[in-house]
Amino acid sequence: MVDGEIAFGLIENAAIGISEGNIVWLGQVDAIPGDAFEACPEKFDCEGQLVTPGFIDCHTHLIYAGNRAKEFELRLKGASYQAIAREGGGIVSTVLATRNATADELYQQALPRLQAILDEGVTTIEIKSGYGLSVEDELKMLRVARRLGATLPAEVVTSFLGAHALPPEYAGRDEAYIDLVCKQILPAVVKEELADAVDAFCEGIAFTPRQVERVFKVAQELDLPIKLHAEQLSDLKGAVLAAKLGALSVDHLEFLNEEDVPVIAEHRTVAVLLPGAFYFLRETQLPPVDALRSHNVPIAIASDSNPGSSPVGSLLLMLNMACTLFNLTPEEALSGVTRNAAHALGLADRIGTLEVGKCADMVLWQANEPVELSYRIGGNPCKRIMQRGISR
Ligand code: DI6
Ligand code: FE
Repeated sequence: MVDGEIAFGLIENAAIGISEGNIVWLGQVDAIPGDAFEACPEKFDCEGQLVTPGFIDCHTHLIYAGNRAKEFELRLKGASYQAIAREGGGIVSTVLATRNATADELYQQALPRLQAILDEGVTTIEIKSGYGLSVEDELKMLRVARRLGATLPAEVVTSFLGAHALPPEYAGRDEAYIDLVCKQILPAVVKEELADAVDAFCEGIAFTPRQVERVFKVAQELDLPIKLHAEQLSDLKGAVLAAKLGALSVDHLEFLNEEDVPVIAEHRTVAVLLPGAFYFLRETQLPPVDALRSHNVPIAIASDSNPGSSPVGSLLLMLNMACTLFNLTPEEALSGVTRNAAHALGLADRIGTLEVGKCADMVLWQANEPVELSYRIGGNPCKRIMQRGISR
C-alpha cells in the first residue's frame, strides 16, 4: 500500500453495477448516477458486508487417483520427500495410480476436492496434468480438467506438466522422455486444445534447466505461455531461466537466491508462493519474500493442491499461512489470490480485481474487514459467490 491509499483498496458504502456478466459501474452508493438505481431490474443488498473479487487458485494438481497418506507416515518417521521419490514413491506412485484410473474415476475423485476449494469463493482455478506422463494419460487428465470446467460453475484453466517426473519406463533415459514430451505429448495436447499453458518441474528429482528449456522452446513455437516449478528443493536457477524466456510465473521459490530476484522483477514474472507445500514438507528454508517485495515482484498465493506435498482443500487457509509462515501482510495475501493470481494466469485483463469492464466474479463474505479473511482458520465465511454476474 502506498501512503494515502486506502488499505486493500476498500470502498466503504459501495455499490456495484453489473450487466451481462460484467462490472459496468462501481463506486459509493451516494455517487450512483441519476435514476440508475431505480432503473436496475434486480438488486441485492449486501448489508454492509465485505465483497471481494472472486478468488483465483493459480496452481493446483487437483486431478489424480489415490492418495499418499502412507508416504506422509514415512515422512513423519524421518524419510525425506526426495528419498521417497528416488525409491519409486512420490510423484511416480501417483502416476501409476492415475494411469490405472479411468477418466470417469479421475473426474469423480477430483470433484469433491474441487468443490471444497470453490466453496470458499474461488471462481477461477488452474489445474495441471503431470500424473499421466504418456500421450494417452496426459490427454486423459487434461480432458478431465476441461470436463470439470464445462460442468462446474467456475473457470478452469489448464497447464500441461508433462515434464513433472521421469516415468519408470524411461528410467535412465531422461533425454528420450523429454523427446517424447516435445515431439509427441505436447503436440497431441495442443491439437486437442487441452492446455492453456506449459509448466515443468526443474529440480534434482525431476528435470534440468536444459531439459526444461527444450520443452519451453516447443511450447513457445506452439504459442503457449510458460511457467515453472522452480527452486522448491534446491537452487538450479530455473526461475531465472523461466523469467528470461518470459514466463508468466515461477512457483515455489524457497531456494531462490536473493541475487536472482532482480531478473524476475525485470521480466514482470509473478512469484507464486505455495505455503501448503512449505508447511506439509516441514520445509525450513523460506522464500526470499523481502527481496521479492522490495523489487516489486508481484506475489501470488496458491494451494498447490496435490497428494504428495500439499493435500490442501482451502485457499483461505493458504492466506493465513502466507501471513504466518511467509510474513506476507493480509493485504499482500489477498492480492495474492486475486490481482496477482490473475497476472500469474495471464488473465488480468478480465479477472482479479473489481473494476469496470472486468468480469462480475465476486464473493460476499460474512466479514466486515478484509483482514478477517486471512485471520480465521477453519469455518467458511463465504456467503455468496457470483460468477460472470450469476449467483451460483
Ligand atoms: N512440486 C510439488 O509440490 C508438486 N509437484 C511439484 O513439482 C508435488 C507433486 C507430488 O508430490 O505429487
Ligand atoms: Fe505444484
